[in-house]
Amino acid sequence: MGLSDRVLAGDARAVARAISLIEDEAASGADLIKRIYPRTGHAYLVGITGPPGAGKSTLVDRLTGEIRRTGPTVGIIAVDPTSPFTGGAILGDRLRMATHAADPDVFIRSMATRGHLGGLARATSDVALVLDAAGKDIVIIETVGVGQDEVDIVRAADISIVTLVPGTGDEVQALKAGIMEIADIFVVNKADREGAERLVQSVAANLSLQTFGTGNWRPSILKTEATTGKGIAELWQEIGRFREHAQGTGLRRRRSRHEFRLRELLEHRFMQHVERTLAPGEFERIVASVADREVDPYTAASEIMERALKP
Ligand SMILES: Nc1nc2c(ncn2[C@@H]2O[C@H](COP(=O)(O)OP(=O)(O)OP(=O)(O)O)[C@@H](O)[C@H]2O)c(=O)[nH]1
Ligand SMILES: [Mg+2]
Repeated sequence: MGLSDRVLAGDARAVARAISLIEDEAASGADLIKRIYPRTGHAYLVGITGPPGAGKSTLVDRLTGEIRRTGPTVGIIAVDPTSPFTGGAILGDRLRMATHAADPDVFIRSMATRGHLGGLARATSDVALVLDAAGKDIVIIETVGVGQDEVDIVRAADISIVTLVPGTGDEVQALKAGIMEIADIFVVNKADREGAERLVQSVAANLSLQTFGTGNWRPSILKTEATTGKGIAELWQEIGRFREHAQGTGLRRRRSRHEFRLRELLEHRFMQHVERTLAPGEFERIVASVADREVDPYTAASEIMERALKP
């Protein structure tokens, strides 16, 4: 059996191998996606983001327990875009999620940037496809919320959950990162801490400044204590409520997600093609001449386009 067949059969070792190919941006990774793609589209993608240490992994672990209790199988992708040296963090995630190590219906994978910054959102989407093809019903993507890369990652999900923690000024940070706008559900975790209710109120106040058209989903705000599991069952219910609500609009969202991916992939491919077309170091020289005002960026772009598109 080939790798794609073994992935489709749900073989965990094949899934791990497939994910490594994607992480390495191997051509065989793209090949694999081509093979499995017709068999995907079944999994529901849950994105969870928030500031470092908000308790995301603990929350994912608890949520996974709750999901498994109700039946569905789970795939977890823990993405760490912040550091290329994530050995420690990854080990931490593994330990925190060790609860499910013996459950064959839970697959956990940590992903780091491996030095290259771009393309992480693309890789994450592809890994989600692999887990989808392997038969996981729910795929949870955990990522630290700090910048555009993470917003893109969460945008790739069917539902976006933003976690905040009381007493850390997180809400201000979340606003800055533009993460506020992508939340379908806000989770105020560490609700055992002082100031949880105040944080709920301030997020609510912020939401009240926005207008939501009739029939549109208004983000909900839940309190959780990931360490004890308090509020987790409610969170899973709320995810279900959103999923039901989004039946109609969810289609639109999936469409725009596919459009986003296709555009992003085309941009990536076109730039790769440009870099192959130009001589080594030439792109850098053009950049320098734009910087030195020898050529304007529009002219430079037109010239590059013309050369790249020449048959
Ligand atoms: N008091 C309290 N502590 C919590 C709660 N949830 C998580 N923690 C603790 O917060 C710390 C960080 O938890 P993690 O789950 O690693 O947080 P994270 O957001 O995944 O962290 P990174 O992935 O490193 O950004 C751990 O020591 C948890 O035990 C909670 O509800 N209450
Ligand atoms: Mg974590």
